[in-house]
Amino acid sequence: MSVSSPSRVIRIGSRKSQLALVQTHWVQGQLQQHFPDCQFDVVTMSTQGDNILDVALAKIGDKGLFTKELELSMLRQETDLAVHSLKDLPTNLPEGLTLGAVTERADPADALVVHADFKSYQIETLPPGSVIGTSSLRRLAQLRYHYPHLEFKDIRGNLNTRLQKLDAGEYDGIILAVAGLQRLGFGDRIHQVIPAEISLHAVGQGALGIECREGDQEILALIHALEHPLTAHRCHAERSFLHALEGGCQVPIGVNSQIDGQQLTLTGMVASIDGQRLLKDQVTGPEDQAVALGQALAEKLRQQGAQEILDEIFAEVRPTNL
Ligand code: DPM
Repeated sequence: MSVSSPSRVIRIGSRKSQLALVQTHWVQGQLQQHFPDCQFDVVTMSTQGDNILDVALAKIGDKGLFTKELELSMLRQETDLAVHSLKDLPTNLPEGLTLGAVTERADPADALVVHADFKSYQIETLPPGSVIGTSSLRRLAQLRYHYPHLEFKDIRGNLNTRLQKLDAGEYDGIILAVAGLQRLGFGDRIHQVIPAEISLHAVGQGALGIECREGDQEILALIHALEHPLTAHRCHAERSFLHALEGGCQVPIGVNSQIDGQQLTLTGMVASIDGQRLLKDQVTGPEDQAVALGQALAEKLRQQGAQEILDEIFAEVRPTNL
């Protein structure tokens, strides 16, 4: 491993949102602990995703909505690494950049958060017509499939804004990632962790991805200290599955992954937005074959009609040109 000179300042790029900063400061703290002789500075910036709050996420398109500005700054040598929620990092990275490390995953599940009047219900007992807020097509499609009697309404904004809208009565319940709620200290708002049988999580959900310049051995060696191999195998399989289906982050594609011994089991699903069709299948194989397993699962689902579903969605949810 290369040893950094004591005076070296490493610049970490981050979005300005509260969640992004909590995550980046965690990475900064970990790096500082491992490498006390280096100085780690955080450089914040806004991304397109932060600036467009009034348009449904699915309509904006997905190509690096939350990552592009951070990536440009690394390519310009203005920063050395960037911390992302892995699920927001596209599977196609710009030339010259790489996913250098994947950190230990928090609970990747989705959670139901309810309005005070709905505390006596679970997702499976909510009365017909209950209004659920989400702007994730993945959550929408799976919940529609299982609970066609519920109503769904788009919701945007940061976590605080969403919780305020819920508490103000605009929604009876909202769906959010367990990991994000916990990281921001809202763990007590988790009313129900939604079982994987009902909602498969997004690719990479709950893990952080650290991106850096390809071939920057010094930075790669530093961030390698934060890599969690088990999480990395699982996420490489999940990302390979998404990549093979050519899905961006805003498509109804969900996954689950487990490692038992050295055997990785990857479950994946593709659904239509109306929740009428839902395809789900599974593959198991050696964890060091993560990428091949993701590809094999994509092929299996494609043979069952996944491509038709995705083509319909791409035709329907045409990304707005920004
Ligand atoms: C992506 C999605 C969402 C985020 C789509 C999905 C949720 C959008 C929404 C790709 N990124 O999950 O199907 O509900 O409107 C995001 C969150 C986190 C990272 C918040 C959340 C925190 C959890 C984590 C937004 N990105 O999903 O509630 O680190 O995995």
